Amino acid sequence: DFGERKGQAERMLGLMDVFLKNDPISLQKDILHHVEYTVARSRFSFDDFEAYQALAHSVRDRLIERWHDTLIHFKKEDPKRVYFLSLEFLMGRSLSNIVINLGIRDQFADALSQLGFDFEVLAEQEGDACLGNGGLARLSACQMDSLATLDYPAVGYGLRYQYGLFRQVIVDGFQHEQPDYWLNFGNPWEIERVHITYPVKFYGTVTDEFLNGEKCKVWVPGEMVEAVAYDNPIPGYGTRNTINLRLWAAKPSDQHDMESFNTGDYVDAVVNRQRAESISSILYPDDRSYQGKELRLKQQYFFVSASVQDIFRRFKDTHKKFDEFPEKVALQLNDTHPSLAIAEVMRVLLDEEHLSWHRAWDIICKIFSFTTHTVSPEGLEKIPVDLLGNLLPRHLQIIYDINFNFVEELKKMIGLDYDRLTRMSIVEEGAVKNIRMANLSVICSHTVNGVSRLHSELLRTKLFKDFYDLWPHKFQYKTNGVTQRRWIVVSNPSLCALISKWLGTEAWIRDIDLLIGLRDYATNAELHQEWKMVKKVNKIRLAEYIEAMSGLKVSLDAMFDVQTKRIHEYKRQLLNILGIIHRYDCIKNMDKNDRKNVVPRVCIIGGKAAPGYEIAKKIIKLCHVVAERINNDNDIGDLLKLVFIPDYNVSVAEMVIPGADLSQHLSTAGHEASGTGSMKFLMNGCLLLATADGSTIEMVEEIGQDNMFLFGAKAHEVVALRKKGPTLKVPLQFSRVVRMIRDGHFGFEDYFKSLCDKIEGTSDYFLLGADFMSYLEAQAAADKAFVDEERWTKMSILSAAGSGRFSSDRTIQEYAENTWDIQPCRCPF
Ligand code: GL9
Repeated sequence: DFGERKGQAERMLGLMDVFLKNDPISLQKDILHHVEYTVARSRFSFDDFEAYQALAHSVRDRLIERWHDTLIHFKKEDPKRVYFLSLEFLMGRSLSNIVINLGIRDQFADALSQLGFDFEVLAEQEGDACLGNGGLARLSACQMDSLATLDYPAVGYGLRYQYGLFRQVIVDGFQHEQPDYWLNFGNPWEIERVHITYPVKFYGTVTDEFLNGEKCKVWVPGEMVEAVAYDNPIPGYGTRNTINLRLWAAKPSDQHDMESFNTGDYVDAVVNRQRAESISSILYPDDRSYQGKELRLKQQYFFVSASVQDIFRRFKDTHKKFDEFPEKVALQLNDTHPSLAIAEVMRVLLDEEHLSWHRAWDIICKIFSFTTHTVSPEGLEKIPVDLLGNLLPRHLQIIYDINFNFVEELKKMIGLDYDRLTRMSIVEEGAVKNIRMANLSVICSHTVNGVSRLHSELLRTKLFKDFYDLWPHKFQYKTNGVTQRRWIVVSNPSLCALISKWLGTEAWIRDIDLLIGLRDYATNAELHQEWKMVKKVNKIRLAEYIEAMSGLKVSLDAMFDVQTKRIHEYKRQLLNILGIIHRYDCIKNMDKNDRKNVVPRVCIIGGKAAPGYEIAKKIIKLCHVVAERINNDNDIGDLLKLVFIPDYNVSVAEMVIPGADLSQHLSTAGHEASGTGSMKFLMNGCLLLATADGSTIEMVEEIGQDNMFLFGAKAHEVVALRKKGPTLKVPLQFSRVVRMIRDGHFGFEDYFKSLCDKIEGTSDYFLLGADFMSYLEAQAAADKAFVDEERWTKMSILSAAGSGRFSSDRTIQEYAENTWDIQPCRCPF
């Protein structure tokens, strides 16, 4: 039929511009066109937000061109693709990132300025897409940027939550959560695909039936929901490649329950249908604690089922034999959240494609890879068997069958070591029977990745030791990375220009290893001058934000000392606050002369606490009462200030990180699987004060011990320290600051009692007392370095110069080569 339509197609092509043009007049015409026809405002009266919308749509048009070309190219080449399954993507804003990756930022900025608009001001109009909790989710976003930039044929799959991560509002120093109904003002970056939908089944029963004389299982579902695709094009930098992030939204299905329309009340039946949408309505705000909630399980299966159907549809478009499946498909499980995909692929192969168990299992073992992001056994997901069996009866059977085969094999290999068999089983016996999603993932994946070297070591020796002993070849690690496009080019344009100037090229934006070239100028006086100017510009931006937000004026001469991340006991924001109280106490007790030697500090803390995490919420309140006291003490003046930045998210991070002199990463060693915030600070030439944990260990190797302030117990010492618990002598300084809180120095002493109890005596699980002196020493070393401006600047330059290893480009390259076995597939320009 193409023959028939050929004339038509040629005529259509003749009507279209081949590509949209990027000269100022074309861009201005486009923007005005969208003002009038998309935003539907008069060309002579539109505000900044409407201008942003029109701008975004003009950018989107250009994005779509490349995205189409890429999809067509992939279809033609039919390479092996990686399907990146993640329940969370923390994208933040898109506009600046997109125009920079498309290479048309300056053109748009010029075009806008001729219309009387400032690009930066319009970019600020965009709201954040917060479809994730923290590190894990932002990592997915960085990795999508790298996958596109490195030309890999990849598709991201996730959920299109209607409510993103809650907004944090602080009232009287207490955290309150407010809904983030982020789609309220429209989302120009997504493309709704009303025709790409799949039915997703839940509940019901499984029956045995005969098909061509063979027994097979038939799942008769009790509920049906429709998954609708929303595509989010992700452009690469310096390439035409633009890949797809497909997020699923739940809609009522026409097949849902037509029965109730015939029998019951029409209005009730319609209202009932709407309930389907609740599946994709809300992101769970608790990082790493599994709640056993049915809705969460429904979300997991909903997104897995739709994605798997989409993957099979694409495969079957061009392939007949399933033996080719592993040559075309790599499935990446981002933590255990999407691990039901294992049972789902198995189910489709068995029940719908009617492969034998043997052939289906063989395929499973070749396509899945699993990355875990946690170090603690409590962080591993467990699904109550009753819950799973009720919602997904066929999947539970399949998981049982996988487990049966596994345990039989295992017995042959290790004998009847029942303790070990019990530990390794996918099914956890007990009062409540559970499915261990991590065991399922390890058993069925060809590769298990950790997110830093230390993490991988902990996986091999602790968390998954039994499995490592069995299959050492499965275990790898890929130290996390972040994208320099977002974390330098977008968020720190002055530093970006400076780096390009000194390296004589912009090539580092694609090839981060070039950053090392900055080392040659680490003592160059001219670079030092310019480097300090850049930091100053960013500190001014941050200081203005702080003043606008809290009314507090901070001194630009002070060291900006930042700790921003989710609030967690193991991340030890409390250690930071105790250190600040100690510093305050010391200054108060100094005479005028000694005070001259104090290095002025602006301490900045920011981050959200999970809504149900009481202790974390108390830490936020403590920060506020201490800040209130210090900031209003005129006797202290600019020597010390403490600021809590509310609602920390990607766009706030983009402003805070470049303005930091020092950043703190205080996790008790052995608890932070990797940490990625530290990488963003490092790239921006910010010095690190950190424990030897997660990826910081590898950072020391890159930039040298002299360029970082390391402190605290090492991971291998932590267990012994904990055992010593009651016999450990805590320093007087520590007891003194805790005493101050207990005695009501900052008020609210009853409220803070449980917090103090958690860190004193035998219950100091995260070892604040044990690490306190070492922490103070590291802080003193940072003060000392800061007053020596030349030394500090050199350390700062060397930090950025040595950050190359922590680009997600490197991480993704390693995944592509060592885990997914995929090749770049570059779209011709
Ligand atoms: C985390 C780890 O705790 C971090 O150390 C790690 O850097 C990231 C990315 O690998 O993953 N795992 C995890 O559950 N979260 C992480 O940040 N938590 C959130 O995403 C909130």
